[in-house]
Amino acid sequence: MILNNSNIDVSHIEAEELQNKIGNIVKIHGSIYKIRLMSGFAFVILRTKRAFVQCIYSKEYTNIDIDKIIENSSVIITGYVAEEIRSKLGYELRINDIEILSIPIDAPPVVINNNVIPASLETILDFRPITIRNEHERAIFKLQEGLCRGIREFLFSNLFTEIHSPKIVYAGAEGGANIFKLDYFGKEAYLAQSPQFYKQMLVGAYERVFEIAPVYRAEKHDTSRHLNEYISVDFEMGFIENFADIISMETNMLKFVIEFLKEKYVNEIKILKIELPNIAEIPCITFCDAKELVRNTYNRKTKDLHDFEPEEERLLCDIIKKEYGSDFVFVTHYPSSKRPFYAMDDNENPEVTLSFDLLFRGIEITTGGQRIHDYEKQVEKMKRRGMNIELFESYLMMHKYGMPPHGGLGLGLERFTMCLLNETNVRYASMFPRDMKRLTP
Ligand code: AMO
Repeated sequence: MILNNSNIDVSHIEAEELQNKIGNIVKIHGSIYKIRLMSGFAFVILRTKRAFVQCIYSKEYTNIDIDKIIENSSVIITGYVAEEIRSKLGYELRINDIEILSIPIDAPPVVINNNVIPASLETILDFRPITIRNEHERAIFKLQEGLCRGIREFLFSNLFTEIHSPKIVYAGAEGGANIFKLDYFGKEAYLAQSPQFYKQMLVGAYERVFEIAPVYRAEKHDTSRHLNEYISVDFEMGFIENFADIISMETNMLKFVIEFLKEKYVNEIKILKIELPNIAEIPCITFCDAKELVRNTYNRKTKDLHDFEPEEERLLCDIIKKEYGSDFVFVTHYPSSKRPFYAMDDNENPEVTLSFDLLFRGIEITTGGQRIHDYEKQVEKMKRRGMNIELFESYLMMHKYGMPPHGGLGLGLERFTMCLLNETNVRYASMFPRDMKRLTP
């Protein structure tokens, strides 16, 4: 039946409210995602804020010509919401009228309306402004939003304060050569490798702080796990007894976040076909024991005694998964020589630090640990490392004027997302990745 709605007061609603409007005529807006011509009718899929709504075009319901409906145009559709159990959402919208707000001048250069885009990662990234419209791609970053929301909610409920630290800084916090230099009105400045100094300082004021923000690493190699700009989820907390407090806070945070996703991101989890990990207790192993375990299990020679090779991290995770059924493992007590100057050394063995990494499905996603809070000890360690104390005067101010025992961690958001997706390249989890070869879009 063709409805004449000219004298019907049709309410313009959000597409996400449609399930409550079955049996009604409504107006919704969105973009035409896909048109599938069938015999005698067509499926018109409308992309809205959160959903992909199945609309039905049929001469039975409308006088509009199907040629007027074009993929990627922005429209307002008036139609009847009918229950339809065969549709993904349990209902469909029978198109009665369409108001066209804009029409594209061309068809997209890549197919963006298949379940998964049939193109290489490079192509997906080259055409990101439009490939992000794909149902699967869009779901990745919606899920990533869920991670951040869950993390925020958990940290707020644990009395953390959200902070925003500067990204143009006077010194690198993490050491190493991977720092971007910047001409700052004639002075040398840097892009922040992490919010490390600032989150520590702010522990002095708020006791518990966190930040979710971009950080910069001038990694000069092109790997599947490194970006030159990534989102770092950092938290820092005061009055800790030892670094086990940080481990326990992170474990609880991860448990909360996974439950949060299961509750609020059901649709994205379905689209992405992912299995979220079950987190009970996360096993802990010291760096030394972990090295030995991998060496003995796989009869493998250790090349670097002070750090993990990526392959060793993968193998360790395989062992832990088999032995304990856990997708995660904390590796503790990393060698002092491989940790930054702010890491607290273990009193019982100053060769190692009171620090940890968290590995997830084969890859390091977090580094954390206890920091030095005592002024003399911090200065002494910096001197041992040949650092210029004067340059760090503003950092050391907090130590000089009193700091509680504290520690924290940094979690790479893209790496975490990548591992949740079971992807092998961190670029899949970055909307607009920055790497050595990529500055656009
Ligand atoms: P770290 O340098 O180990 O520690 O970084 C913390 C976490 O950030 C992620 N990450 C990266 N992700 C993508 N591309 C990169 N180039 C990259 N580099 C690191 C990883 C890593 O575990 N200040 C300390 C944290 C702390 O102790 O609080 C820090 O930044 O997931």
